[in-house]
Amino acid sequence: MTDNQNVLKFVNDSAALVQPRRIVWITGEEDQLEALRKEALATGELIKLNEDLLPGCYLHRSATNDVARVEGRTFICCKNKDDAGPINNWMDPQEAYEKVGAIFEGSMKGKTMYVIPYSMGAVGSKFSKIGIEITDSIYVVVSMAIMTRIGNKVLDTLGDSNDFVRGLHAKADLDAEKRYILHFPEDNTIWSVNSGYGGNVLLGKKCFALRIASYLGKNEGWMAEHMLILGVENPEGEIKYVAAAFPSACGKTNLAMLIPPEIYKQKGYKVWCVGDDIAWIRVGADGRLWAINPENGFFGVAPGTNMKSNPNALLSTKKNAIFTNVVHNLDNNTVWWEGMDKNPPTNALDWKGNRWTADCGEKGAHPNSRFTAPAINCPCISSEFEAPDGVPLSAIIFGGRRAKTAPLVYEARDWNSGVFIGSAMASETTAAATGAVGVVRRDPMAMRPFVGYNMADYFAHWIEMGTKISNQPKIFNVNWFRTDDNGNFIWPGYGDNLRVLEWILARCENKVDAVETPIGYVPVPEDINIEGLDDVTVDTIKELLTVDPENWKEEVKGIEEFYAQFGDRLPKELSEKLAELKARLN
Ligand code: OXD
Ligand code: MN
Repeated sequence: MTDNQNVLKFVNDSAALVQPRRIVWITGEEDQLEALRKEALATGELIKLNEDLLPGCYLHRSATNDVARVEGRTFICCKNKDDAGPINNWMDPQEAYEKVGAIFEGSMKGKTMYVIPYSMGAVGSKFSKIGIEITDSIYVVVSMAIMTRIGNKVLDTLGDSNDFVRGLHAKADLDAEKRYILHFPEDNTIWSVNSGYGGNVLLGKKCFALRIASYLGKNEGWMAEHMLILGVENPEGEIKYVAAAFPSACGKTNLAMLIPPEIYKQKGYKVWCVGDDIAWIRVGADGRLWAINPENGFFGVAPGTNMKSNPNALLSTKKNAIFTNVVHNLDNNTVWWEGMDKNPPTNALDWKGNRWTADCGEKGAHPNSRFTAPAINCPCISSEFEAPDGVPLSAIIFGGRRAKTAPLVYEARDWNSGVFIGSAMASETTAAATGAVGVVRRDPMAMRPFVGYNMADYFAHWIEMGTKISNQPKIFNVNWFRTDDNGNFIWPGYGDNLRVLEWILARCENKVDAVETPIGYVPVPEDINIEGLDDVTVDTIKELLTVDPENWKEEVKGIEEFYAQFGDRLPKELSEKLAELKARLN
């Protein structure tokens, strides 16, 4: 426990509201966690999996109405509506405390209230931040123990400081009509009620490490971003780090844990994963940007993860992991999901716990079924994963899923052009199969659902940060998803994306030239290494690098429309960049 009066007041006030039968402080000791897992086994909240095949692993099933983040019920509660901006849902803080306070009231009657002290980032690092999450869910406690650093050591580090994020979560009765995910950035507070789904209830992740942290970053001069961090080690043993932001369904976890192509392996290239979802980024004393992954585990999408698409992710789940909403193989008490292998179990339960066979016409695992796995399980986890100062960034990469518009890779002319590229980021719904161009959803810096304040001010913060970085990383955009006229992907993707990273890093060291286009610099086609690729020629690369002015004129219209909603609050630097692009295209 603690003598910290701020923490005690928060815990006591919360208890007065939710009225639990008892309060348990989570110490971080394995004995306590093990006892809680046993308790959850008895109630069916967790199912113990085969100890020989999946040691320390559990299966959990969420309520069937509670399987994903709920953007429509996620609110930023700041005093002034304009400070939440046109992209976020907004609620007045007073109204929110009253309305949702009434839902919390008495919600833990007869239940245990758990108090989880946790650190985002290595305990004690000056990059790190502390949160206290109160919850009525053992699933949340044991999952937080994987995803963050928890327990007494965190309280010791906090001392008597008031600098912690207050998180209150109650599953309550999982009523979807009374489900609210509220953020009070001005009060360092998060309220989440009537959900048990990870993204809504593991409050360290999206709620704290992105929405609240982005607001803290704006005020304190740093950045909280929806980015993976990886290191590329060259044959000389030098490691260069990049951070990359992609909207969902663009292969972020796959890139973070990339397996180099054979030809690169032979030469001695290695890729190291620092993080797969979130980066906290600061300017170092050397004027470079330094990034940490504030999380301690991976909360990955299960379907499609297999020994080909992402062996490192699959291997990360082989011990001490929690699977949610996947298929339960009753023959050997393990798990399965679509896209794991071609052998679905024949004696199995689906994600809802009903008898299931692969030929029944329905998927066995929920499409958003997940695994929660300790980062240290990952075979390619970086030796710098715990480094208190993080890793220095050579490049920032944005990307999306675009059938035609964006080339395989291009480099921004300068920092503000990079911010412009990030602000206009978009992904198309997967129309690839028909070759038609899908519906474009703008997802700036992949932060659309995660910026805890006005998106226009977030763009301004990026521009402002540029003025503080004397040694700026270069900014790039990649697109692994260009299609030919038949709708087939042209670029092989996966491990071969290292070929593009190699060009990016060569640019960062001024080792290769580039070709200027209206949107930025693209590679000289011969500079993308295609050694060992069967179906890719220099002509393929040329095709992948074309910039079609007609497509881009359409794109400009889309960006203009998107920008219009920010009115005067849009930084003039961005409207200038848009005007310059328009002029270059004509
Ligand atoms: C995630 C997400 O779960 O971005 O990481 O939705
Ligand atoms: Mn994410």
